[in-house]
Amino acid sequence: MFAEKPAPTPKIRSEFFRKVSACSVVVAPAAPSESGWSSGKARDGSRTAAEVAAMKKSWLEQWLPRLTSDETPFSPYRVIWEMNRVFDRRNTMVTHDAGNPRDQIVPFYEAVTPRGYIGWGKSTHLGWGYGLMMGAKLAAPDKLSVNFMGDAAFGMTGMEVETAAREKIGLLTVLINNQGMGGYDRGYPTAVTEFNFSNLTGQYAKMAETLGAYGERVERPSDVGPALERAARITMEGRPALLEIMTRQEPVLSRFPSKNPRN
Ligand SMILES: Cc1ncc(C[n+]2csc(CCOP(=O)(O)OP(=O)(O)O)c2C)c(N)n1
Ligand SMILES: [Mg+2]
Repeated sequence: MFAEKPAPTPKIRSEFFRKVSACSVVVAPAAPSESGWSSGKARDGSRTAAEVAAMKKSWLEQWLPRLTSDETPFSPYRVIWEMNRVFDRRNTMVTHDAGNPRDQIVPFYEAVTPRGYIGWGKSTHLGWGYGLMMGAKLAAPDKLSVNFMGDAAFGMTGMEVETAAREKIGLLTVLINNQGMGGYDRGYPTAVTEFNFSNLTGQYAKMAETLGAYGERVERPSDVGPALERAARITMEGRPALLEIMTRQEPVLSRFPSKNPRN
């Protein structure tokens, strides 16, 4: 017999978020002289807000076809669009793993509360999002806890599904299965073409089910929204869920122009 699991204490909660805040993205304010802070006057941010809104509108117009497209095989951007639409974002915490999933979700998922997005900068060891969001769920059990990861990332820590199922930690894994490591053909052409370096196979929804979680494979863009809703509901009952979403590889990323040729 196992002892009853104790309810998370405020200490677990505050300790988790203290550690996480240490690696979260921090948006630096403008220098004090530009912002008017040093003068003691109240700031009027309306001009900046209007400028940002106008830039955002034209940027989003360019991206909407990719975000909302019904073509198959479909893009991971459609999945992110559906996450924004389906989740109760006031009550949701999202992270992502390294690789294209990070680059794809950061510009487009809109967190609406502090810690609604738990970020960590440019890169980290693949697979860590699973453990991170188990911790977040323990700290804030009333929230939907989501990790957005690729198939290679899942390969690093996928056995943790068993931990979550055994301990009844209801987190939702949105696994982008593009059957490989996206974009590696550009960086490692010889390894990819001659040694099959970046291709991956596997049926991860089935794997999650055998480990005690809810698993579902999604193959059509119109099924993404309903599957997200279904799986999110299941996690709120204390069972981990994994959606294996079959997408194409998506090399197109939204970035500010950079002098660094790698970006
Ligand atoms: C443990 C570890 N190994 C290797 C890397 C380097 N790396 C960063 S992204 C990536 C490929 C990610 O592929 P996948 O998770 O399938 O996402 P995709 O880009 O295909 O959507 C690799 C190997 C890393 N960050 N961590
Ligand atoms: Mg992949």
